[in-house]
This record gives sequence, C-alpha cells and structure tokens, in this order.
Amino acid sequence: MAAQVRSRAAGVIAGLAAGAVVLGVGQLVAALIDPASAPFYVLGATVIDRTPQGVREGIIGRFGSKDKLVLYCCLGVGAAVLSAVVGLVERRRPAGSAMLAVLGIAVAVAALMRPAATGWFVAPTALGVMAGIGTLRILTAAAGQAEPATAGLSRRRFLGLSAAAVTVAVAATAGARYVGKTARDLAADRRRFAVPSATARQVPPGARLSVPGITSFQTSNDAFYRVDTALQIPAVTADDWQLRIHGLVDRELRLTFDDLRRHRAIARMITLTCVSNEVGGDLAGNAVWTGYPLADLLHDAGVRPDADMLLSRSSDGFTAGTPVEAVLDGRDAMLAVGMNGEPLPLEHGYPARLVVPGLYGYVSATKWVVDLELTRFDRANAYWTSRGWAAKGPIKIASRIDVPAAFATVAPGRVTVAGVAWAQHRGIRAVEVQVDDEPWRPAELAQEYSTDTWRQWKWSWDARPGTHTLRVRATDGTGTVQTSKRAAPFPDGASGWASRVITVG
Ligand SMILES: Nc1nc2c(c(=O)[nH]1)N[C@H]1C(S)=C(S)[C@@H](COP(=O)(O)O)O[C@H]1N2
Ligand SMILES: [Mo]
Repeated sequence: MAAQVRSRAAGVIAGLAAGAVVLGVGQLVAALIDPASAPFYVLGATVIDRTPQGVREGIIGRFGSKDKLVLYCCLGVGAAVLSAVVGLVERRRPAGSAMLAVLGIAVAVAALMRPAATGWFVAPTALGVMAGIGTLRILTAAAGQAEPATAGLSRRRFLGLSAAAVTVAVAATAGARYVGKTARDLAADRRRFAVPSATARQVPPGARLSVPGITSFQTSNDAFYRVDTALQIPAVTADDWQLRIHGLVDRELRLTFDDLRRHRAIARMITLTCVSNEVGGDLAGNAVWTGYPLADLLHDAGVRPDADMLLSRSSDGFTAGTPVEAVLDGRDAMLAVGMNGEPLPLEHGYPARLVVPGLYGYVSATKWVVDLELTRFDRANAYWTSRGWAAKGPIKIASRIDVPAAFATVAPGRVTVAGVAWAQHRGIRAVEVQVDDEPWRPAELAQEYSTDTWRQWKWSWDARPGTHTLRVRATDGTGTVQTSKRAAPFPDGASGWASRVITVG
C-alpha cells in the first residue's frame, strides 16, 4: 500500500490522530489494569525519574507545585510533534508505522520498569500502538485517494475519518475515568475514613499576629503546598492498605488499620518544608497531623542496634531514608492519617504518610506509605539520594518577608514589615530586620507554639522616602544565626537572607 501522499497537512493530521488514538486507547486499557500502566503516565513518570538534576531544580524552583502541569504540557507538545513526524514519514512508505512500533516497544519496556509493574503493564501500550498503527494506515490510504485531484468527496472522507479517530481517542480517555478503581471510589473511601480521636494543643492567641497579608499560622489543606513525583495519585483504599515493617528488626510486622486502632494516637502541629524551597519561597506549610508515633510501631517490631536508616516506601515506589535516631529520639515522628482534622487529602498521602519534625520532606515525609524497612545508610539509597541529593536533610534556618509585597510602593511613615521564620525542632529564638546598610533591628516574635512549628514575626519600620532594601534573618533555638551565604536548594537546601525592594513615596 504505497500511499504516495503529497500533502503535508494530511500527513500531520493523520499522525496527530494516530497519536491521540495510541494515548486514548492506552488510557482506557490501563484503567482496567493499573492507571500507572498508561503509556502517557509511563512516559511522564520515566521522564520525572530521569530528568537531569539541574533541569528539575529549574522547574521546581520556577513553577513550584505547578511542576506537573509544566511536565504534562511539555509531554503533550513532545507527543504531538512525534505524532506529526510519524504521519509525515508514513506518507510514502510505512516507515511511520515502524516508528510507532519502535516507540511503542520503548514505552512498553519503560512500563515494565515501573514500580509494582506486572507483565500486564505492556498491554495498554501494545493495544494503543496497534490501534494507532491501524488508524495511521487507514488515514494515509484515505489521504492517498484524495490526491492529486483533491476531489472534494475523498477529502471530506479523509477529514471525516480523522475526526472519527480523534473522537474515539477522546471518548477512550474520558471512558477511562469510569472503569476500574476510579478517583471517585477513592474519594468515597476517604470520606468514610475515621481519623482517630486525638486533639492537638490549642494555639494560644499570642501565636498569631494580626497583620494583613502575613502567612496564616495554620495552613488549610487546600492551601498546603504539594510536591511529589506522582503523576497520578496512587490509589490505595483503607481496606487494601497494609504497612509492612521489616529489615533489621526482631519481628517482621504487617499492620492494617484495625491493628493501628489499638495503638495510642497523637495530634501534633508540625511545619513541613521542601528541600527545593528557594530563599523567600513558599514550599512550607503548617498543619495539625493526627497519627501514630512511629517509635511505638518500631518498638513492637524491635529495631536491631545496627539499623541507622528507616527506608520508607510509597505504593508508587518513592523512597525516603530517615535517620533512625531522628525517629526514636523523642520527637513526634509519626505515621500520619489525619491532616487538620480530616483524613489525609488524596494528594497529601491518603490513607497514610510519614511526618518527622525537623527534616525536609524528601528524607522523611513519604506519602501513600506502605513499607518501612530498617536498614543502613551504607547499604541503601533513597529516591532523591540516588539522584545526588544529600542523604540526610535537616531543615536549615529560614525566614521570609510576607509584607509589604515585593516591589510594593508604600507611604512614608510607620510601615509594618512581617513574615514567618522556621527552624523545625530547634525553634526560632530571634528574627532581625535590616534596612539597606543600617544595623539589624530585632523584630517582635509571636508566641512560640512549639519548636516544630514556624513563628510569625513583625517589625515597625519608620519608612523614609526613597527605594529601600529590606532583609531578614533568624536565629534558631540553639543560638545559630541564619547564614548570609547563598546556596541553591541542591543538594541539601537553600540558604541566604531573603530580601525585598520597597519604594517609599
Ligand atoms: N510518595 C511520595 N511521598 C513524598 C514525595 C514523593 O515524591 N512521593 N515527596 C516528598 C517531598 S520532596 C516533600 S517536600 C513532601 C511534600 O509533602 P506535601 O505534598 O504533603 O506537602 O512529601 C514527600 N513525600
Ligand atoms: Mo521536597
């Protein structure tokens, strides 16, 4: 079937339609097997796992919690370009179909390499690519008949077939949401989940400053930053969930929620921070977490003395390595099942995650956690550590100016400067503000809630006309002053003073 299509446009249309069919059919078949086996997802997850460090940092630094949207857009554009090329190539010989087949084999291999993959993981890509090749050949043949006369009838037939292919692709993608274990089922499961009753210590009125525009002391679930490698939220229902505790332990344990309900529950206000947070950035949030002390669970398993790493694993294969010492030294390291009184939101780890005060999320806060292995830092590497990040991630001192807004213009006279500072598990002892090159002035601190939470601060500035630079620095509970030395987030967290340029006039 040597089609001999001369029109480039026809080639591009045929290619795009075929590409859409590959992904749509793949999506639908994956819904029946495992959403993580969909070709588009496999591509995205593989790209995420293999993105070079510098690129990743640039994206997270620039787009923060929108990083996944950026990735999806890039992938979409990439897939469209590839599809167009496939269509163009196919015009003269079936080399486009061959290209699709080769791409399909590559994606199928990547699918087999996903965590928790089974042999079935090749099916969505295989069936998608078969349907895509069929589409490509039919459309290319139809386009061939439309030339050279470009007879109106044949042309309409080609466009009609293309539209039909795209419709099939869209319908398959939409239909995928209604088969298998859907997001709706998971949301319903979450609504039924009973958060154990435990109450966090009340927030004293003095812990909140009433300054318009300041970061609220407690972060609502909706406003809480989200950072993870999960392109699709792992679907684990409370009934399916089990936590395996194994490795260097006396007794291997498998805990269900029924087992957990026999344990003592706690509720604690803890500020979480991402290592990717830039100086002055907002990848931090403060919530009440309800859950079970990790120390109790590890005690039941019996931690062997040579274990120094708690390697936690999520159902989608993310891992974090937490120093055992940090889990057992008395801080409120917990298996959290509640966030601000609700079951964990799906994107924050439903049904269970870890929270360890004082450590960046990438070494401690595994969401959708299903496995805890006691091991050693000289034996095991966690997800980010094997990509060059520091093996241990204590949170560095950070302070941020919330008001006035960056590059704001304010009237001369009294201006309230305010923000938050954090150094979890050491606490914040002091915050100072500097205007231009004047001496550092002490800010007023809100009452400390605990050393595991951030602390609001404010300072009254007698602003004189002109353009001024405001700087902030904090001192932690051990007396260490936040360093002025600028460091990028990679490999163990950003440092340096946050500043803001304000015009007074
Ligand atoms: N399963 C899983 N858990 C994860 C991650 C991840 O990629 N996958 N990212 C970690 C990182 S880097 C951070 S900063 C925190 C963020 O938690 P949040 O999204 O609830 O704010 O989750 C941690 N837990
Ligand atoms: Mo993070």
